[in-house]
Amino acid sequence: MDAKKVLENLKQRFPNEPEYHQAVEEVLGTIEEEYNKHPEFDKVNLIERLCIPDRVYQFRVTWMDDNGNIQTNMGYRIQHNNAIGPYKGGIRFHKSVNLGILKFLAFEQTFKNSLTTLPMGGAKGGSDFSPRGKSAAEVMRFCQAFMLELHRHVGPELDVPAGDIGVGGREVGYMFGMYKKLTRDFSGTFTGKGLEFGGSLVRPEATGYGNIYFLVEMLKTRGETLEGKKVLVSGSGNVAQYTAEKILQLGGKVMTMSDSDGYVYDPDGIDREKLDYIMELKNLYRGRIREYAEQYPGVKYVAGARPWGEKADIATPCATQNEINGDDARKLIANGVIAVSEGANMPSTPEAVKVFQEAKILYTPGKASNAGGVSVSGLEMTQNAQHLAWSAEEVDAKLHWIMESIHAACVKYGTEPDGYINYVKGANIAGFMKVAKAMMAQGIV
Ligand code: NDP
Ligand code: 2IT
Repeated sequence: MDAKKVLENLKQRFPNEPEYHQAVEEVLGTIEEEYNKHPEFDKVNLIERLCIPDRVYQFRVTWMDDNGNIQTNMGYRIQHNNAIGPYKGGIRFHKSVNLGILKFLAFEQTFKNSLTTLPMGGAKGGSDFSPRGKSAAEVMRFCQAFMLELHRHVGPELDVPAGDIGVGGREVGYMFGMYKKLTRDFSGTFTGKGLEFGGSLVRPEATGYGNIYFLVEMLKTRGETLEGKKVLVSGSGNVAQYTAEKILQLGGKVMTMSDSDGYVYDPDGIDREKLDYIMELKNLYRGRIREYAEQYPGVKYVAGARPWGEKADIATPCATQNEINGDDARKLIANGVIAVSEGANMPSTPEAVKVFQEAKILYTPGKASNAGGVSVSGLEMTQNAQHLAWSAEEVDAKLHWIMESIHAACVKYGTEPDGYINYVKGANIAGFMKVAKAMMAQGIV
């Protein structure tokens, strides 16, 4: 393949999907050489069959708000690739959601799921519905309306959704309830379910914990540990909270957290008690991070900004895509950051990635470091299939092992002649080869 030509062709056929183009460009650029060592791949145009989703569902979601007004949103499910297992991936509810963003996420998910060692294909879904400011009753009605369409396209061996931005335990519960009502089928069709109805222990913590397990593996390659390190965390949702929790458990210092309105910088560090406050603020009251600065004296709140200008040793973006640009990356490097571990999906722009790699710092793409969430989702599927529930220790040990093996795969495929580990290249090639071999074995479908 000629990566540039493949990309140009996709851009022409699918215009106005910049995030999808960005994700594809990053992968193609790093797998091209390996791909071209296998002429059998190109003979069957494997690359286009891998880049273009198997199937895309788009539908209108109609629901009634608390004032009796009828609202419409768009709903989507992208079933990207099921060569190595059932379609699997989260659902995002955010006002920015559109087809291109979900296509980028489903594409990335395919490589990420391949890296987990578990048999899961790639998918993503969501809606431009914004849960912000909505009552619980409105969220429930929306989830039910969404499932009226989606229930036809998912199932435990077909496509298994879970959470993502704007979708946590509450929303999964509402969607699962409606799925069950419509299909009369109690099965592991969602992951991230409540513990009482088939959810797995450690699933809420898994993405954040896995992110830090991966970071620790990266630090080891340079003889470093987390102990005493100052860490910039962005976001204050599921991934950010459990990323912060694990940093604290391992002796690191959490300096910042953020939401879409701004960030807080705590010179004393966000300790366990303060993190509990954030968890309650965000999960129970659905409040704003600004309130943290009002609660604790000496804390700086910066509205409309991201935390990357603050001084620290490590950064872990855990909010959303393209939240670190080239200038932010240069600031991080100038401030002496030695590692960037992505909790979010594609939080660094291509320019930022280039800056990190040129500075030869430890940098890992989300598809490797945030794979812990979907990994424990895979373990939840296994527990559901067995009609069993494993202990927290057992799930956590498996999560730890999976993150170590993803790290090992990145080292195997991403180590450059000078010894620098290019985690982007390593993750992309390792993720790609498994899917490619499965596709080859299954013929032209
Ligand atoms: P949550 O909805 O729990 O939290 C999202 C956080 O990011 C919130 O603090 C939110 O602020 C902030 N945020 C969202 N959108 C933006 C934006 N456009 N600009 C600035 N801040 C924003 O989501 P998660 O924690 O689950 O997801 C965070 C990231 O991690 C996403 O990239 C997701 O795809 C990725 N991820 C999630 C996994 C999971 O298991 N949940 C697994 C792997 C990756 P506000 O409250 O203001 O909206
Ligand atoms: O981006 C992701 O990996 C997720 N949102 C989790 C998906 C899942 O199926 O658990």
